[in-house]
Amino acid sequence: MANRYITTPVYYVNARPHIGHAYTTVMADILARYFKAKGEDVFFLTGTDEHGAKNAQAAERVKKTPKQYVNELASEFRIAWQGLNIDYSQFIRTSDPKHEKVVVDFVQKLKNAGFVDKRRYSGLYCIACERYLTPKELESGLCPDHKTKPVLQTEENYFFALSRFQEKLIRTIERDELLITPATRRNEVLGKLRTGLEDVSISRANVVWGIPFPNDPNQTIYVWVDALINYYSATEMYDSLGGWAEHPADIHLIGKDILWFHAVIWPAMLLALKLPLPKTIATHGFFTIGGEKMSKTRGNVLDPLELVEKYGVDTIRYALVSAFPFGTDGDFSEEIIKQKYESELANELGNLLQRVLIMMKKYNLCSLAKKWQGAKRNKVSSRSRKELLAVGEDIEKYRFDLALSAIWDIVRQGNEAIERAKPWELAKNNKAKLEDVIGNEYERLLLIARLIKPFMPATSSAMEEQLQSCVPEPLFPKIDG
Ligand code: ME8
Repeated sequence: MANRYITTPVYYVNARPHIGHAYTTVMADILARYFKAKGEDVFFLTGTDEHGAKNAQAAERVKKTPKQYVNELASEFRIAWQGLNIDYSQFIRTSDPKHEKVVVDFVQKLKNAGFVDKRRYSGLYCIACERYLTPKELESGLCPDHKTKPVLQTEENYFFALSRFQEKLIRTIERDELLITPATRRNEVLGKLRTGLEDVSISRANVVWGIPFPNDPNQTIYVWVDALINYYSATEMYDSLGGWAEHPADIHLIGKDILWFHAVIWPAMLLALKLPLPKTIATHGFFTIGGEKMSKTRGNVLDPLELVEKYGVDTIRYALVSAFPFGTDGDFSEEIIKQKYESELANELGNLLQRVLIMMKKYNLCSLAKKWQGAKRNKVSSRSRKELLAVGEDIEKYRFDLALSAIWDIVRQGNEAIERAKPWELAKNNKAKLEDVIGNEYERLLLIARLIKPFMPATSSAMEEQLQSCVPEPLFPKIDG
């Protein structure tokens, strides 16, 4: 039974996966691989959010039925995650009838518990956000995120009594029983919660592409309610997860755009059914591309698979998480990838491995590889243990960029140590010292391979193989163009 349950958002399938989706999913994969390497039984859930007006409109644009369209797009996400070496446990789709059934039961239980009633409502709806915006949120009459004009909708909807959870949510978040990280995001949520909480509509009268509302076929369940429940329905659908009541999600990894849904609406739905809350909501920042918001109209949407094709999967994984700190916004571009490829990856890491292996061959030290490896396999030196712990702590606190820069300090120290020791001179007159120096570097490379494993699994394996075989092959070969 899994003892650590990690999730990404279920992504809308209104367009192909882009580098923003890749960012979250790669970080979730790093966490999952890290905890697995520590011996934990990890369940890593990702998937797609397939109902609602936004997806239905996208299907209409390409003249397909919603079902046909979402099937195709869900495959695109799967293919992208395969290309990025994402080792998820399950890929959940909200159009899966098993999930749909759980959603209906969940909403029925909310009704039975007395938290749902029908009201007439008029509000401004942003389809790109899939939510009503309050007049306060608008900027010059437009959605602040999408710069589009929301549509006035007047309908009779079912409402969830969100306002009844204001006090309880404030207390739970203040005590970190529901841990929202980083702290700036936690404070943001607390601040907004203290200004008041309004009930939310949880059904739609005019959206056909959705799950029918229990006992009212004229309404469908609001796409966000449907989507949030995926985290719970997975625990009903997949045997290796215990039930939510015994083991709720440990980490919901999300972008800052969907924090309110995860930190307020989702926990309130769970509280209403007396279910336990997720432990942590880890919220990362957004990146811009070349200083601008990524958007189709600007033509600056980076396609993760094209980048993988050109630079290799681990380059993209590395570049994504090392570009800027987890909680902040930052810039990303192909230029950044190129620069990291040439300097940190090829000139620093690749170079260290090559030169050590080439010297081992040249000075006939390959026969010592087994001894150096055996020694390390039996006992990790105290320095290595310290580094492993420090990098592990960074990963557990979502400081992926710091973890990588700590690893790269070790890489740089390796290149510097070689410059200082000048093995090519030792080879002439001090064979014992030569063995010592190269043995140290060999040990360092084994440690680096181990440290980068969750971030760059393929590179880590390639390093380990080369260190075994003593046959150097460039890890990051020159790229044309
Ligand atoms: O919101 N920078 O799906 P979505 C970083 N279906 N991350 C980004 C990003 C960017 N520029 N753009 C997107 C939805 N993301 C709902 C979620 S969950 C129950 C339902 C990432 O396809 C980030 O993780 O719009 C963000 O939260 C998510 O994609 C939004 O994906």
